[in-house]
Amino acid sequence: MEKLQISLIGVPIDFGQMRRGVDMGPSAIRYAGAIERLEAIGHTVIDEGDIHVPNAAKLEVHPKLRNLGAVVEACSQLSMLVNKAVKQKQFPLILGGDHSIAIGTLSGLAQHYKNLGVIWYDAHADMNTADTSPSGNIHGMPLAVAMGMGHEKLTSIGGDAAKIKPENLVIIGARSVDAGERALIKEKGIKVYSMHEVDRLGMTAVMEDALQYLKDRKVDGLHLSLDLDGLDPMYTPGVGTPVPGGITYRESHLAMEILQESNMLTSAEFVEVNPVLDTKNATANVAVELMGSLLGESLV
Ligand code: 6HN
Ligand code: MN
Ligand code: MN
Ligand code: MN
Repeated sequence: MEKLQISLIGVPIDFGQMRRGVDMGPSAIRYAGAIERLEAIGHTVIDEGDIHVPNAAKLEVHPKLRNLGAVVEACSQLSMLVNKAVKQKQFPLILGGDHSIAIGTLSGLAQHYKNLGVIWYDAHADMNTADTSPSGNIHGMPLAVAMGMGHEKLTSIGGDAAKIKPENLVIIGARSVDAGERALIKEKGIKVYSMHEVDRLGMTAVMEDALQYLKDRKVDGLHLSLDLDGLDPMYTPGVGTPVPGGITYRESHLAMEILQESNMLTSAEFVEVNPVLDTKNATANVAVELMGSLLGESLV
């Protein structure tokens, strides 16, 4: 297995939603031993620390986009750091923070990858806009923004062009999709493996199918955006928007191992870890264990 130079970037933000504490996600994941785990595999970790997240109250507020100014500021910084890491041939590994940070990650990746593939491992589709969102929470919007839809202050981070193509996106684990998101999935023909497909086909077939689909699209990079609420809350209780009936712990390891074997992965992010809602840092521990499988830890 190729040994990587991993650029580790923490994004301590909880302004993309309403439950405080997910800003402590990067600390919780570091505390769970992320760096040691990755170094033990043989990778080099360049720890960029955490980016500075400004006080939301001092920045622009918007009636339908909660804490807009702070999210824009944090995602702009993250976009630049991710772009810099890719330029230096490092593997960006981003620790959230709520899922609004994916706006910055995908913007940074898009500076380099013109045909980026994305695997979105999540209970949700995260494709709302201000007009379709039931909550006004930006963590439910990053995929719409990356496809070029939504508030101009969000879509213009790192340039006006769309950051990903709908046909290069695969969602895995979906089970809580809003009406507006459902319409968009249909309209754009987005590939979704909901819990129905995970149950019916099994995780091996889902992942092999998803990777073949992305290969056929000739993607020039592959990003994994893993929302810990993709797993069933019995394994990852420390998330702000838990949905029962999720992916199991073993299925998730298997998914990570198949991704590793594919040799396609070029970046990853782990988001929505909220230690305040957790017991014994369980959710961050799972995040770190999955990172191990994703980045080449062997079982024997
Ligand atoms: N996440 N679809 C809901 C909303 O408010 O737009 C939930 C979004 C959850 C977002 O977990 O990253
Ligand atoms: Mn989610
Ligand atoms: Mn999400
Ligand atoms: Mn969530």
